[in-house]
Amino acid sequence: MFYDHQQIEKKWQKYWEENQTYKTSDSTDKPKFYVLDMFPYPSGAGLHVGHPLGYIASDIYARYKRHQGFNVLHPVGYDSFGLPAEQYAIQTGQHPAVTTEQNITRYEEQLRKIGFSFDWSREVRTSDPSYYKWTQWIFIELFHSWYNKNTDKAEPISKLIKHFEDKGTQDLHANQTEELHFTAEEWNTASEIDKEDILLNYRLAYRAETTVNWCPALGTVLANDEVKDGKSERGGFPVFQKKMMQWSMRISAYSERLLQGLKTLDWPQPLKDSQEYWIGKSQGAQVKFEIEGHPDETIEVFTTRPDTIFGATFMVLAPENPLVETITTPEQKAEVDSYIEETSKKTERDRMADVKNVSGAFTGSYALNPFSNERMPVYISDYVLMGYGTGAVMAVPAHDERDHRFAKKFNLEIKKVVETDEDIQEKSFDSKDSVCVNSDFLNGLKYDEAKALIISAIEKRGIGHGTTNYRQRDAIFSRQRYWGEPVPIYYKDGMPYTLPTSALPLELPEVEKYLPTEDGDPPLGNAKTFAWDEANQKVVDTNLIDDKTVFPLELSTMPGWAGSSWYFLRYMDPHDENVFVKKDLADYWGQVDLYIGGSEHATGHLLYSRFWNMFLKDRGYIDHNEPFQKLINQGMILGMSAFVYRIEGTNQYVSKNLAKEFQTQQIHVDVSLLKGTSDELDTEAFKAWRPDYTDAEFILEDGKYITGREVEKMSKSKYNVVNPDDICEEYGADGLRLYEMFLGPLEQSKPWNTQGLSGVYGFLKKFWNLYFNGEVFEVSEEEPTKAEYKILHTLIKKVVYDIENFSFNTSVSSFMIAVNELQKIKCNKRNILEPLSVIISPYAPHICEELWSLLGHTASIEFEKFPVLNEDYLVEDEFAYPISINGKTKHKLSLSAQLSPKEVEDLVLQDEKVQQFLEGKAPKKIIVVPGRIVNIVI
Ligand code: ANZ
Repeated sequence: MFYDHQQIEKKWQKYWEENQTYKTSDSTDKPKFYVLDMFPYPSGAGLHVGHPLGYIASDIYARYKRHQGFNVLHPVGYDSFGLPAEQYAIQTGQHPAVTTEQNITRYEEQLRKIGFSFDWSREVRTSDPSYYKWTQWIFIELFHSWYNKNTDKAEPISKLIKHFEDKGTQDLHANQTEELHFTAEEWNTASEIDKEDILLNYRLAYRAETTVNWCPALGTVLANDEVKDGKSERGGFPVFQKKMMQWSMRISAYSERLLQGLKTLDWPQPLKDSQEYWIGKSQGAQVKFEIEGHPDETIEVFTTRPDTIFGATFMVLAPENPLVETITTPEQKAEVDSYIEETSKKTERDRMADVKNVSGAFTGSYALNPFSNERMPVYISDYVLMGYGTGAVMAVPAHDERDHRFAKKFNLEIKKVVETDEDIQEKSFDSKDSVCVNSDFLNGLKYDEAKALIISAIEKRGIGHGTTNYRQRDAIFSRQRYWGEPVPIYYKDGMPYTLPTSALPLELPEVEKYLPTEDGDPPLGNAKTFAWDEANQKVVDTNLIDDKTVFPLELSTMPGWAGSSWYFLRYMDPHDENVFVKKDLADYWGQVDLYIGGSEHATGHLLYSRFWNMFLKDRGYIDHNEPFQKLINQGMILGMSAFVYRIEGTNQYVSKNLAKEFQTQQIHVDVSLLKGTSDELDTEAFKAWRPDYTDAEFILEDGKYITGREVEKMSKSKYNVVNPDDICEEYGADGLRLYEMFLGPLEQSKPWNTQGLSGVYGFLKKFWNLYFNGEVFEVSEEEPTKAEYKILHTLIKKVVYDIENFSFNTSVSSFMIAVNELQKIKCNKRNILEPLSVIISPYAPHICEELWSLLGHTASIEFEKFPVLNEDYLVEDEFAYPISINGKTKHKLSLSAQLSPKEVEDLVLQDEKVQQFLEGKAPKKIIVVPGRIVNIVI
């Protein structure tokens, strides 16, 4: 029977939609299971076959869990604010909302074609005002919260105010920007503005002066990874380090909890490692050093190796350290100033990455080593970062590589300290050229002991204390861009105030152009109606701003990560207008049980959403500390790029194997210009591809133009993308789904190779035909044989194991083996073929639904119980053959009853015991009576 995948797939996609098969109920007795994909950014290019890889895997798992009786939440949505739509708007004037809408429509069409079991009714879009209303609400909650270290959680700011009113800062342990000290009296008599200013020091969403990568040409701040070698990645414009007032999120308050929480998660180790590294906990001490000639100042350093203080021979300050101005001597000023100017062009990342080129300048001042009493020259260098620790280090060149390089370059003293701990000695840096110093009271101690002892000595002298530092910084939360969530803040007397939540959503205003204003304000500065009327509680005409009753609104928008930091919660209750998620639904759905997505989100999205989730838990809105219990990173699908070879300076293209003879340039060509699945270029199609190639001439080999092929990341810019729509058309969504899984282990990257598709398609046809006799659907009601059951139960065992271990590729090969075996023995029994269709349905749902309905069922196959393994069928029918040698039974050997006499004979002769009896002699005769006895004559 002809397997008409197109007709079948259309039919079932329509059925699922009409019957709302995958709509998830919130009230059932079934246990819940939450399977989530990292939602896509809907780009203009549409999906390529790399995108659905993770979605297919999660869809299989979701379907499998439904078969197992779980109430499965498997939603989809769009991360729909972002730069590409905005760039397109700048170029074309097209409103980003319009392009976003078009792109979403296209994505949805493509996703629906692949037959995902998403509950489409729960779709969310981060750019939709009904969604970002709640992103803004969370921002307001963060603004009105602080982190109490005594209770180790976020609390309402009203509690902090109460504390100030009663005790000032006494007994306060809070996460803060700057350490403040004041009395209750001082607080109570302070002006409102001063109070607000103080509170910003504690709020979890706060405004502060932050060093940012400022790109004047683009009129915006850039993220570190948007800057390459001091230039903007896009456009190559110069980027400067600039201090700007920015909104930030106090994620640093959660560093320890984010670190500890990792232990409870079932995540890939490399992912945990990168979060751990990012958080960067280090334990050490903060120590103050006196400065000669500056009795009122000290240099405070953070060190993880206080035990090496005897070997500290100079100090290095970050060029931005405020002390630099005070302590630089007039003679050194010019040199120091020019060095500061030079470093301001480098991003922090460049500074950290550049370990080879040490540079710096001498301030002319000296500090005193409190333990060795030696004079230590004070330098500045860009390897010391202002934002970490205290922005100053005691340099121990014998034990720290960067310090060592610096010492070599500036000809400074290198002193080694005696270390007993082997671990540390191994790490100890090259010190051939160093003097050894002994610190009597540290000698002979283990590393930990030495560290503890020196810290207590430091504390006793009152020059410092033990401390823990985290590398993770607070996250900048504002962008000078249009296509993002407006920040629900207005300014009165220079202080930020939140809008009342009743005014949310604060909608993104219309603007005439999407670029910064002439005054350098962000694009929202172009809006005509974007001011806050405090008395009437509404957004009004910008011209009405009088700073008395009508105030300016915040003009920057939220970063890309705002909306994605809580979307998993919104899916639980997507249409609620009164709350971001009802508590009982948040309790019912709880954590995401399985989250699948790309490893590029290791430290961004996955840290931010853990942080927001912890915050919402602290404030009592949800119950779980961690949002994503199990996480899998799918690998990348790589594309097979194709290249032509242009003879330099001409419009002549030479076929691959002749290219060596010429000076050529290798140029990407679109893989759709190849003939079929071969490497041969369709030269006419190539000429028609782009105007530059219209007059192309070709040097062929054997009458053909053969392209070069290379495996690269699949990407539109490399012209190697494969559109899943084309595959669905030709091989069906079921073919695409099976094939994507068949390509290899989910977590690995693997090249896309269209040639394998026909094999998978052949399997589907074979599977289909098991249920047909010629053109007629025909299954027999006869009881299957043991051998047939064995094939089925071997498959059940394998597939259950595979799915539970996320080994989807191996399941597909088991399907192929089982179907081949059943076909060989011409099995068409209902008791085999019914369960078979259920087992295969998570992978290939359309064909299985069709077969299920042909089998006479009227409900969807989706909720059918997954077949249960019966181990009895797997037990081999064995027979214990008596082995008789020269007429005497000497031994028994268990062998499968299905073996042929020749197979029995071979196995008997290979048996160790039998070989002992034979004592190396060749038997004269062997008689096998199948299922009875083996007689050997020697
Ligand atoms: C003396 C010393 C001796 C150090 C030694 C290391 C090894 P982690 O582990 O990343 O926390 N440091 C401190 N503040 C710095 C800053 N703002 N910029 C650059 N480097 C800074 O690193 C802590 C170590 O990095 C500190 O311990 C300090 O150097 C340096 F054998 O102090 B150490």
